[in-house]
Amino acid sequence: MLLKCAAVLGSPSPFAQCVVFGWCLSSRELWAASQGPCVLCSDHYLLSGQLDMEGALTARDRVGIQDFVLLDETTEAAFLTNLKKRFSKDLIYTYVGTLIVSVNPYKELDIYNKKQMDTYMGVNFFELPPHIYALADNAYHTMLTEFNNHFILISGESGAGKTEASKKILQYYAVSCPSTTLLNTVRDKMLMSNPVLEAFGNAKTLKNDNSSRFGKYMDIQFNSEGDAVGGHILNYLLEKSRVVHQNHGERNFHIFYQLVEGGADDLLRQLGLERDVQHYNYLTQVCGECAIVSSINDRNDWKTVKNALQVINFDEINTNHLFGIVASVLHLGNIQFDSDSKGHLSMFEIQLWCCLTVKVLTPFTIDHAIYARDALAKAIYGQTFTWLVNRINESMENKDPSRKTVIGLLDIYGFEVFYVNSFEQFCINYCNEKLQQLFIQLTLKAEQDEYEAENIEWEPVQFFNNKIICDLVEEKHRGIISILDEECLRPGDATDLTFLERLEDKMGNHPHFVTHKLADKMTRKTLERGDFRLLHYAGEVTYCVVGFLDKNNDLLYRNIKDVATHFKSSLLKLTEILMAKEAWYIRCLKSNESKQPGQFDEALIRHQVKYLGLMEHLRVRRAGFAYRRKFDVFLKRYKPLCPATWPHWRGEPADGVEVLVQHLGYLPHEYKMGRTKIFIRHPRTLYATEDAYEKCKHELATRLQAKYKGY
Ligand code: AD9
Ligand code: MG
Repeated sequence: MLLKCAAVLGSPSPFAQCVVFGWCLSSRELWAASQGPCVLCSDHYLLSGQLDMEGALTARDRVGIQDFVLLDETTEAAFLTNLKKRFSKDLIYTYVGTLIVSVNPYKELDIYNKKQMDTYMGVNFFELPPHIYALADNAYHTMLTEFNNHFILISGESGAGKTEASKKILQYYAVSCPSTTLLNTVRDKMLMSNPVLEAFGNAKTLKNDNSSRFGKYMDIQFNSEGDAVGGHILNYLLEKSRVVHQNHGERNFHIFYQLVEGGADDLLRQLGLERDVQHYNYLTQVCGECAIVSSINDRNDWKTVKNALQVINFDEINTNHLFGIVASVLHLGNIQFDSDSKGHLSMFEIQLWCCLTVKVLTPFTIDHAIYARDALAKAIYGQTFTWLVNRINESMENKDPSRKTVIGLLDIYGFEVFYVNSFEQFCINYCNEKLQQLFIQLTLKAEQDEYEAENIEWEPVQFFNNKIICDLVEEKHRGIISILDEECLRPGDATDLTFLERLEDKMGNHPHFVTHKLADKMTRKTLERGDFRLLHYAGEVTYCVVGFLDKNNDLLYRNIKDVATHFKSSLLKLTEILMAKEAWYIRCLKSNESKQPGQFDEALIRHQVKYLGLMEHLRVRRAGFAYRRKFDVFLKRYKPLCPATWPHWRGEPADGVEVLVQHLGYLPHEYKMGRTKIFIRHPRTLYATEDAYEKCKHELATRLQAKYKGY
């Protein structure tokens, strides 16, 4: 990095009387420095170079502060001003401690190239401008040094940039980690799983041209040398209903358009397909005009998908099989039912027609037949998606028998509110409630609970805990999902409206639940009789109950008596998987609703900052400690740095740590001794210790080498 000047700024920062900044001309960033003693207080670190207070102030003024923790005041206004300033300079990432806030730029930025990746490899978190590569790299190196598992939680509403962030992190691991030729193939497969899953699981919605319609959790497995040796994907609740119906202005899953637009003439002939999306009911019945999307090139994407399928070991037979299934769904959608429609059908279609229209010798009505046809199409597509994920998992399977650690990447559909919201939005938004709850538990709540448990003096920070909404949805016997399941199983006259009535009976006084019947006069005007409204952490959503029972009680899955409950259990399992790992967070913000570059919609962003709990997180971070370790773990690692603790400390670990940090020159405000752990206020202190450790290790190794050279 090119350093032209540096400056010292007095700062009201909670963790130092004085904070030192550097101004890097190559990156146009202001950054906390980490070398040499500070001339003002001599306990911090200063860059070598010429001091230039004015330069640094101007820089700070121009590009904002790269870590919100360093803001002069922790008001929402100051937060937004800083975010906006940085966004206007295309600086889309800002830290809150080790959490990254990312604002969708809606344009390509030249910050994801190999050179950038190399720059961030092995560098301490705060030494370079904020970047998701810094987070990816720190998770990776912590995993290697501490030999534990990590996960990166990427959250934000639909279109905020989660999938893009997750792809960039995966690329970083695939490109930057050490490699051998053999392992490269695993990486290629991990990378190529993306276009395939996006083709089958993403679609254009009103919120996002490439909206994820399934949840994805991917473990990247590393061996002890840091090689990526395998991967595993868990997928969550694909929005199957999209196969047979899309809202106005939306599309079906990308793969259908890719096949029809990009498939070779021979292939289409073989599959009996026309090269015309308008020909297919499932692609045009509601929104024919939006089959073409300016930001999407279906033909190019088709080529990418075909190539990707080869990389993930799909041979010709499997590939043809897969496209055959996609084509069969399109054909299925074109089957029409009337009393003599058999005359126009092929033999296959006649057989299918019989299955769909006759049930144990009782003819279906036309409506029933359409319903059965659509249910079959959804089931075929849903099963194919699961099969695809399984095949991808087989191809990425870890063949290395040695012990491994993982970094998990969670990219799930974002919170969404449409004009009409149905069962799918209910599941998606519930999923987002759960992730917010996890974030709260792991950051705001756990952090404060820990200070209390460790007897660290602490001024509690108030925050909204969305557990109340999670309970409303998922509580056993009383939550919305339980009531929905009960209603689905109730023999007789259960309907969507009786379900709503039961909700009204049970939830009557709940502060986050409203219906037409329960609402006050003013609110009632905004609700239809068949609606219920949930006051989610991210805002109000009005759900139309039509189809809830049906979708929950999916015709072809009658034997599985709980579909939403199944989803609930898989989310619970996911939470358990995540809780057992060390967490890193990327909070993505949507910059504007019209998907335009350069537009910073302040009201929209303020809303997201608020509901994502970023201000509370900042307050906890600012007042808190960035790093903590059990006394024995800390002592074990750093004891070579102090003659009194090396090679053995005979007393209590806490006393050993105290002796050690005194020897290292920690000042009283830089750390606190808890009951079982040492708390270090700023990572800078730890980085200096870590550097000293590395140096010491190197010296020890050199000395040992010299000693044994003569033998
Ligand atoms: V959803 O919940 O799946 O509907 P995401 O995943 O949060 O949503 P996505 O990552 O798909 O949003 O981003 C939406 C669009 O924003 C992308 O297709 C890009 O056009 C744009 N985007 C997002 N992040 C970046 C970025 N870092 N650089 C450039 C970006 N463009
Ligand atoms: Mg996405």
